[in-house]
Amino acid sequence: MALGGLRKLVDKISSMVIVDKKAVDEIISELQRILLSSDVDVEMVFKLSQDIRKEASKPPQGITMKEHIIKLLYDKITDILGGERQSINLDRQKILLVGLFGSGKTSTAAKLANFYKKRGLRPLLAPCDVHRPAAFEQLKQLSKEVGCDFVDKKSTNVVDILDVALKEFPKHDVLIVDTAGRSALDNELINEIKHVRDIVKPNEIYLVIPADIGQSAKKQASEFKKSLDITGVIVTKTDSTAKAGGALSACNETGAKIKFITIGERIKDIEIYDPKRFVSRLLGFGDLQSLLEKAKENVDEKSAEKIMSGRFTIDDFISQLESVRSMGPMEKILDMMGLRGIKIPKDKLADQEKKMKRWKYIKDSMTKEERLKPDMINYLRVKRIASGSGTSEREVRDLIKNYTQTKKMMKKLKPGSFKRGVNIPGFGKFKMR
Ligand SMILES: Nc1nc2c(ncn2[C@@H]2O[C@H](COP(=O)(O)OP(=O)(O)O)[C@@H](O)[C@H]2O)c(=O)[nH]1
Ligand SMILES: [Mg+2]
Repeated sequence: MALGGLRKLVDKISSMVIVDKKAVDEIISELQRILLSSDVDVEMVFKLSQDIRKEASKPPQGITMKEHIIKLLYDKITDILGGERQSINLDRQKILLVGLFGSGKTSTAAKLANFYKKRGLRPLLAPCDVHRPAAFEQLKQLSKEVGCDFVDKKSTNVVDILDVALKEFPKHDVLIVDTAGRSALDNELINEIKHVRDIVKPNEIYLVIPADIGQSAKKQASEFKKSLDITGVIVTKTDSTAKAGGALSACNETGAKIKFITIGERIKDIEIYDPKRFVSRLLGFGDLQSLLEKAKENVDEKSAEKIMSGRFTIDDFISQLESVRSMGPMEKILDMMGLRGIKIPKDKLADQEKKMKRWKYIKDSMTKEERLKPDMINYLRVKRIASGSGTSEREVRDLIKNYTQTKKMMKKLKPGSFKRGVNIPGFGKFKMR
């Protein structure tokens, strides 16, 4: 998939030492190449580039330029691919699938049946493609695979089939009606679908669109939307084409709601379309969004800034270590900082957890003055703090040593200094791989 290039781009950004204007230009032209090769509309790409360029110039306080630009990419791409996830009907319902030849209606019918079955609903598949002789057998075979009921009525008249289907529906939860396609949306097809629609009275009419038509999906989605009251779109074959970005962004542009995507030929290869999740995966971050959101909640930005500047107190130090810790795996945070490939041994992480607890006790036993000016903590004070906090003098000295080292390191820190390795307070020194 052409959008697959996004992952490389994010890796590239992560490994950049400085993200300056020149780097931003480079990032944008690479992004343009990726989106255009995925058949995203040129104007859309142009507008997105402009937006990123404009917003890149003003990163919000407290986050690094790198984070800012990755988040921008993430947000903008998510926007053109659909933004917020659409709600999915999980109630008792009747679904009508419409679309052109070969768009994936019949296989999607089976995938949907499987999807609902997995959620505890009883699906019923109805074969209403009366034009293709093989369509009946195809759906019958698929329903066996799913292990769901099938309307076993062969006829050239949809009325006969739907008659049986609606009689059987009370014993089921989800009726899924497969229909015939055409090579284009002509009046004949519209009338035929309307005929079926009036008999079935479906809760959902899903238009099935193959991703391989790229941005032509726009014309198709808007035509179907105009002639029939489609309630959503299912984009198929997103796994087997480089044009998925074009198809998804084009559908989204028409205002049609993309509900599901299919991602392969097996019956389980269907998923609720969630643009955020989709883009996270493309960017190779798994849960970038939740991580960034968590980071926003947890990181004490003020103390982070102070630490980066080398002017900080024991309070800032502990609070920063705490916030970093509560964010979860340290490695992810390092990834976010562009320090990819650093592996922290598990036992070190566990040690750190214990240490943090003890350090907090130590901090609480310090006077306010001591916390602000740790330099004043002499031998006698160490003794007092240790006994007050129920820790050892060695632990008190360890905390002060870590604090002092971090302070020194931060003062010396220049762009590029992460290249050779990094000393993570409380974790020790790590070499870049
Ligand atoms: N790789 C892949 N192939 C798919 C997907 N969905 C459908 N297909 C294939 O597309 C072809 C046409 O599908 P079909 O359901 O018969 O389309 P219909 O004419 O609209 O009923 C079949 O060979 C399917 O296996 C998908 O998500 N991924
Ligand atoms: Mg079919």
